[in-house]
Amino acid sequence: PTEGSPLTPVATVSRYACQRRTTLENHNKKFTDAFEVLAESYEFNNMERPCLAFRRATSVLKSLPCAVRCLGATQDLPCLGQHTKKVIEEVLQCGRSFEVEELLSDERYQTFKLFTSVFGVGPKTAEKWFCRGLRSFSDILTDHSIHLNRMQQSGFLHHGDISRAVSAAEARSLRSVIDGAVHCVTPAATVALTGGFHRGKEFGHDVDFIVTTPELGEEESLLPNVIDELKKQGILLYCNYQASTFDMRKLPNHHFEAMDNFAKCFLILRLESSQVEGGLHCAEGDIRGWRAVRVDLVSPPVDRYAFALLGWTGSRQFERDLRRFAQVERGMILDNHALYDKKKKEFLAASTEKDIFAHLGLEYMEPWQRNA
Ligand code: TTP
Ligand code: MN
Ligand code: MN
Ligand code: MN
Repeated sequence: PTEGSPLTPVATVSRYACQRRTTLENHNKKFTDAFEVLAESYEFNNMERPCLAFRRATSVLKSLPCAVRCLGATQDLPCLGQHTKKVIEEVLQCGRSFEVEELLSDERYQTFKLFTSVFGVGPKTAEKWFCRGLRSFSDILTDHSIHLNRMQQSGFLHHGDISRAVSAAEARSLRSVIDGAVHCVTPAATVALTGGFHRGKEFGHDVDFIVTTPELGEEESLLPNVIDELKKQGILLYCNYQASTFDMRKLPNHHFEAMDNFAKCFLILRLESSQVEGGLHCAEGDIRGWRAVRVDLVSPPVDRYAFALLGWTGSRQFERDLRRFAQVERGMILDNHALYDKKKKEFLAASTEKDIFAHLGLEYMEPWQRNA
């Protein structure tokens, strides 16, 4: 039977990524790569809606168990509008999308892509620099009217290293570095890998960890002490520490883009080549004997651990849809700190991620199935 034939009932695909098991195996990469360029370009132009539309479409195609071979195969899929279908059709017919090709050679797109590849530079800063006529790193670094903040200065300084992907072997090595530093300052503390590597990715742009202590309140001093320890070891190249602003009486915020209020730090660490099985994933670094890597640490109070873990495991699209599902389908508000039932007017406690899925009436999904 052919795909889409009325004789072969196909399970309907949910509109929510949190109801689609999405592994890293993407059978529709040629479409999703095109969509991602379009989404990014809309993001650069501050056009949130079409950006999100392409991100949703990307996520739907990533969840499919096989490749889309004709436009008809997309007719029952959610989140695919006219524009996305036009791109699919072009890719099916010509192997590429002209709109995407045009963007890839567009000066504005290329410049935004270059500028936002710097740690500490987002679309707003890229826009400001682009409008001033700046087009290259040397344009920026030689323009003395431009003020770079500390994060951006480190971003430029370590750009060569941190723009290179981090490998799973490097992530494992960093895990023991962080484990060592955390246990040195607080023996009872726990460290868990989160983010993309927790979802089973082979490569990432950084490595994310959640650290906490079994004693409520003790997490307050945890990160500052860990940072001191990393400094003492001589491997702290950059640190942006944000103390907790968490207020447990506050209602959660369903807006995903709102950052959480836990204590966290965005770091650049020095990773020794000799500590990584098979060497560094960065040729220059291997010659030098070390490379710079981006590491994020977050330390929630232990009673919020499950919410923080669920929020930081991602993917971003999975998180967006989890919150949207909670809000629209359940009348609940979910964020990285808590889950609140609006009808019952009460907070729903959770000590594991499974508890949160259960409160939401969702089937549990393993981290490796959350690559939406
Ligand atoms: P990222 O590290 O940005 O993304 P990733 O690990 O999925 O992929 P990559 O390989 O590119 O690193 O973010 C991980 C998750 O953390 C993501 O779901 C968003 C979440 N997050 C927060 O919830 N709050 C924050 O303040 C930050 C910085 C991230
Ligand atoms: Mn990450
Ligand atoms: Mn991160
Ligand atoms: Mn809203």
